[in-house]
Amino acid sequence: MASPSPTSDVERLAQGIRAGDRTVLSRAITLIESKRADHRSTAAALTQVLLGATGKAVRVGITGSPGVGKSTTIDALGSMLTRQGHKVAVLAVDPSSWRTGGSILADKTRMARLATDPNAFIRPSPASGTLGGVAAKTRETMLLCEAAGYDVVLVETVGVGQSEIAVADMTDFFLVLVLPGGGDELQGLKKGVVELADMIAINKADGDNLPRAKLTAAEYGAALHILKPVSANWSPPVVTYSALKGDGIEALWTRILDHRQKLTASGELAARRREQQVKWMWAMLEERLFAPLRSDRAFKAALPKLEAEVAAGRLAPATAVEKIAEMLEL
Ligand SMILES: Nc1nc2c(ncn2[C@@H]2O[C@H](COP(=O)(O)OP(=O)(O)OP(=O)(O)O)[C@@H](O)[C@H]2O)c(=O)[nH]1
Ligand SMILES: [Mg+2]
Repeated sequence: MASPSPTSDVERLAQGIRAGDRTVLSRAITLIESKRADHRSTAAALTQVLLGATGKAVRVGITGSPGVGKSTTIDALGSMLTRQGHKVAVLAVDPSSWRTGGSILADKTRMARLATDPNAFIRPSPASGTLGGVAAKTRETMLLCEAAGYDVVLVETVGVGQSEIAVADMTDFFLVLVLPGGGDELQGLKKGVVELADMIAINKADGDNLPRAKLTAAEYGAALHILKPVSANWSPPVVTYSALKGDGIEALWTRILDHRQKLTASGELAARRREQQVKWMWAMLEERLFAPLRSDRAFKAALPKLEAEVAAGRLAPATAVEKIAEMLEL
């Protein structure tokens, strides 16, 4: 029997995705995450075919340190949104997943309501690759979810530096979750992350935590006041809420929509999306160009020694690059 042509494969997958078939969507995402070249090219053809059906979702990035309540927040916000008639996709960028082989992010067991919600689709972080590779796969997955009719995409990442930038770069709104602090110090205030934030939300503003949450909010408010807002049309608000009790969840969404309305009117949202598309292209090209290098045996074997020599100051970085270029016949 003749094997099916790649084109008909792509067409069949595209049809299933357009029809919102979750099984087909999952299968297509598996192709995106695959290392096989033929899978990758099918996946690329698929995103191209579906391109016209993408881009319509509200894309929200969510970050915060472990235990801040990301899963609880996504569960509460997501189920509120599906009740309102939205279809919600939850994705993740977990830079540690390639080492641990599994993702703690977008873990269904911690999102009990959404996990069984027919209008929610949860996909954990791709489990292998560099941060750039993982982020690229999550972006492609986001496009497929949009084509499948998910009109809200929540992308989760844990606050460990580079991954926040990757997620801010693929979303329209970047939400930073913070714990009520002890008072005088802005715990978790990494300047870079605060600069990325479109809103800072202090979670666990309930019970005994309430006064501390208010205090923390005031401190962040003062800190943000000093920073020049990135947009003339949006000053990132600082709010308090309780994911556990659901207090303030609706207000989070109202702010997100308010931001959307203002930045759509000013054209900034469209500009942000345009810039992101071009950035994605470059990031993917970089990944593609580096891939053969990373898998080159001679290079991998020589790398530790070269790095050690450079670190010790015995080998000039430029000389090391020359040697590598020679080795790879660049
Ligand atoms: N009091 C209170 N506890 C909360 C709230 N939100 C989350 N928690 C608790 O905080 C703990 C961590 O919540 P998660 O939602 O798992 O936090 P996370 O940020 O997803 O954690 P990681 O996935 O480990 O990074 C759990 O025990 C939650 O029940 C809240 O609003 N109030
Ligand atoms: Mg979690």
